Amino acid sequence: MEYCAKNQLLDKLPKELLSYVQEKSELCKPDHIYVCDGSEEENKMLLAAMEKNGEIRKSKKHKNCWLATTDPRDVARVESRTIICTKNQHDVVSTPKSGFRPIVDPNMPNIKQTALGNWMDTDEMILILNERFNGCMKGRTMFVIPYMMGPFNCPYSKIGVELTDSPYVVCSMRIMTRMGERVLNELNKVESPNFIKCLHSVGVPLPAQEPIINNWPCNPAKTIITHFPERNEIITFGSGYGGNSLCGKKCFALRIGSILAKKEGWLAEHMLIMGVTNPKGEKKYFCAAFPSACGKTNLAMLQNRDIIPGYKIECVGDDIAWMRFDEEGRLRAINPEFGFFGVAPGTSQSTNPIALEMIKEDTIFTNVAETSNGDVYWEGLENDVDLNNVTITSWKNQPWQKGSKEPAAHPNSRFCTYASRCSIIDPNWESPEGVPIEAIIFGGRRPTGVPLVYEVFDWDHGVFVGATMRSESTAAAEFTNKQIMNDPFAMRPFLAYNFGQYLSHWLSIGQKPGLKLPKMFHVNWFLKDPITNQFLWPGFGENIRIIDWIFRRLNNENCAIKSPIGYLPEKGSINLTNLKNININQLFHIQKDFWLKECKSIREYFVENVNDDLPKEMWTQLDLLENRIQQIPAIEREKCA
Ligand code: TSX
Ligand code: MN
Repeated sequence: MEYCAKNQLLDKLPKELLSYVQEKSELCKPDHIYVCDGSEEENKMLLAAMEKNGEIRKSKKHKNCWLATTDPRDVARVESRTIICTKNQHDVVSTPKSGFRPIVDPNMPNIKQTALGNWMDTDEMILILNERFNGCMKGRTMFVIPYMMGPFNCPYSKIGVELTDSPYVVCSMRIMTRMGERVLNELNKVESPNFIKCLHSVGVPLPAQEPIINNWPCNPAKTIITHFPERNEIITFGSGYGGNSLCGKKCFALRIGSILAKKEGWLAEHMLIMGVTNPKGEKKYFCAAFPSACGKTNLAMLQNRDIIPGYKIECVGDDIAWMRFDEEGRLRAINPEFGFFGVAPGTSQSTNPIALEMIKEDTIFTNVAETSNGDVYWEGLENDVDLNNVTITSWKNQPWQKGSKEPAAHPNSRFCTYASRCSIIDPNWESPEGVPIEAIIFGGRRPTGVPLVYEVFDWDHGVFVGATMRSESTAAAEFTNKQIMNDPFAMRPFLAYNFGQYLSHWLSIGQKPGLKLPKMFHVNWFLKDPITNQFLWPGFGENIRIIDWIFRRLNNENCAIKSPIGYLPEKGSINLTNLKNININQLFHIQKDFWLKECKSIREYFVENVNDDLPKEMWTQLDLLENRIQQIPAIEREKCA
């Protein structure tokens, strides 16, 4: 095979990897093969090459910052074309009560699409992929990216190798994962090394048959993101957008990861990890699962503004937690990632000053707007940028003014930067033993009915609360209208094996003797007054008051009262010092009608989507909840606080 003459690393590939590269290069037919060493020089060379062909622009103002704007058809994860492929359908999805979704693509007549993921037969998918990948890298270079998810010297870290024809993917993977020659050294340490095989192509061989829009090659008509857990393989085609193309993150660390976790007895979850130090200097770590773009990054980087003096938040990760119990029975978490790929809009001095500071250097921006003096711009920065003295160019390269119909930045525009750039990164964020987790927090965007915070009764109830998470939909995927969607464990787009089995795995943990199980909570920052439509809770930095209550619960402080849905804060137990105009009764009101409806829709959801595969404990939890709600007197009674 042909490869760049200067690149000697090809000789360093273990034979399993070499034959994988050989096989895929024969299929994709790239002009060159280049093995990435992860060095500074290599990164500079790739960025310069991309700048030259117009794929990215250099920031005029910020050191080593780059801007990419994509083809407007390639801006988000494509859930309808994200597919798990195995031999048996039932290993991946249950058959929905009212049948599978109608087939939209006549070329994929046997795809099984459900609300909890899509399945197709492995052999059939391979045929479809071979047609797409045959010659797809002509005129391009195939980059070989060896990468590690998790810290070096951590026994629970895992290795992947991504073959891609996108230099944007290489530079982004260098930020999001530990990438390069060091990983090859790890692979060469053992006899027959284990790695997840990842193949990615933008799907535009050169010379291109159609114009390349914004110098961002992609193939939306043929986009497909496939996973083969039985072969430890990920194959993704047609999209350069991060969630579809950076295989380490959603494809590996969550989808393939959760299957490895089930097999090996650990957990791969869509959760942030934060360190919390209280005014006495005690430190605890929390995990939290929220649906995409619900403010996970903001919570992970919560800034102490002396709302409760003495609290300190440190960040371990903002998206993914790999967790397992240690010898002493403590739950330990690592962040498998090396950077942040965060939603830009909404990030501002008032919502997340830590992130704003973090992205001033060494950052790749995608689909943000730009100011005339070289700054980045997006919705939410209105108060941080002097709009009277600069002009703005939108992500679509159009002049933009305040009040313009379309947003300046795409709602799913992103920053991509190193975790080490975060000023409050936790000192233990790369610790190979992980950090000890004492609380798991679930959350969602619920405008009505779900109180600001509650604690679950026990482990099974906690699994039930995770399983019944619902949230208003966001811009992270292709959905646009605001509706309440089920998003169990915030894993709906990332489930890669049967959801019933996923719940059984979580439940089985509660049965193991000798484990110090973390306490579980549910939070909702998004309650609105139905009359004024105003948010009832100020959120953001003020959430430290809720973190404080959770912290005190972990210390067994007697500050909770039993309600039908869980333990609520006892009256006066949430520190509201210096907060005005808080309607605490409204924030904790448990309304009988609302919760009866909630039980009804949970039951419908379970029956329709999980049915016979739902563990019996979940039906029991639902019955118990419904019975507790039924006991609320019909005449409304003020609860708690
Ligand atoms: O991230 C958010 N958090 C968590 C912060 C640690 N967001 C943004 C979500 C979209 C990414 C929030 N939005 C939060 C929140 O706690 N709360 C809200 C809702 C809200 C929005 C604005 C105001 C209050 C609440 N206040 C004013 O606009 C003045
Ligand atoms: Mn996420």
